Amino acid sequence: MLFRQLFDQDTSTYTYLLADEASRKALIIDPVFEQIERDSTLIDELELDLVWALDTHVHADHVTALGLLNQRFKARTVLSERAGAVCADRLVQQGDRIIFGQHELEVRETPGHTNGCLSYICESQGLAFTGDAILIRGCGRTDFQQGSAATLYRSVHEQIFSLPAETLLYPAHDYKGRTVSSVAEEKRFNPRLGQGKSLEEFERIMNELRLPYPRKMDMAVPSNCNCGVARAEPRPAAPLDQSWAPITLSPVGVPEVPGNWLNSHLSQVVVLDVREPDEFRGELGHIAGAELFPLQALAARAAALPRERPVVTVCRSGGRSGKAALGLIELGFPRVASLAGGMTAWNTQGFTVEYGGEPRHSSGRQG
Ligand SMILES: N[C@@H](CCC(=O)N[C@@H](CS)C(=O)NCC(=O)O)C(=O)O
Ligand SMILES: [Fe+2]
Repeated sequence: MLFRQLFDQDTSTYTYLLADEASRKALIIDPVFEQIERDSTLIDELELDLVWALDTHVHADHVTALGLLNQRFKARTVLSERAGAVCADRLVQQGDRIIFGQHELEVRETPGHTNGCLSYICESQGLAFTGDAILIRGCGRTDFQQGSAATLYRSVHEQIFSLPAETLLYPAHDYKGRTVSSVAEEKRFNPRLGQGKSLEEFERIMNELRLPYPRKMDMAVPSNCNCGVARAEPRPAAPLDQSWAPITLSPVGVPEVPGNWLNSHLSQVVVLDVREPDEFRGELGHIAGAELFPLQALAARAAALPRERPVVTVCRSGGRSGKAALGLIELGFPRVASLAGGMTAWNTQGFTVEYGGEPRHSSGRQG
């Protein structure tokens, strides 16, 4: 496998270019907006076919080049479905695989620095691209962007420290010139998480960091929620039409309805489940009467949908359904909203789900 580690000096960000040498299919992880010429030149010189552009999370310190690489190479952009951004072509979750030629990356969810943090694992080569979940002798801060030290502690232990000890760790940043570490090394020497540090010790360390906010944060976060580019045609602002439901707008402008409203209005709306068929039949179940309409097929099949009734889109946690809702609004559907928190929240709230046709209460039922 071809592997290049690139560095942006201004923000101490690492970008990784991986490729299958036979087919030339390539992907890039955490590209930086200002480095588009450097990275495009390298991709052209190496005669690569850039098929994916991935971010490990919605970065707060630099603007991503995802959108630019999509425009230049038609690379499909990838973010977590929990990132709260709907710009990416593919919104991924735990266990998904990103294939480039003969190689693949496994997606692991490693929230804590942000909700939508991912680590990408290349098992065959023993590599893990950890974003800001774990840094060399450090970790991502947990004081903004939904940060949570307890969540990060769990992510690192369950998803990263559980990898084979010799796995090489490639982070999104290093501020001291180091380039790579390993699971064994961080378990021994990471001052925040190594040597079996307890959750309480970790939380205390993270609470006492008191770091200044990243310089570019106010500009970078909104821009990254749009993959770092202005849309060619500005999206019409989603109408905040509360005449049919108690709609709220998410931070990226997705109209959402809460589960309790949907539960008591099921007969009045069309419920579109935009997950994949195996998820529809999987452990989270689906809402009675929901139609399976995977996101990829939505644009092609939307014409057949009735417009008289409001449409509520549903997925696992609200990422893909938000994208679907905005897509339907662009297609002219007048009353559309996404189920806030998706099937995960629906289950936690204890509403009825169907598994393969049999309605029953979910195991997460509370009270
Ligand atoms: N000084 C940097 C901010 C660096 C920063 O906050 N980096 C984040 C990653 S986005 C972090 O988690 N740093 C962890 C640390 O420094 O311990 C800037 O202004 O951009
Ligand atoms: Fe970050």
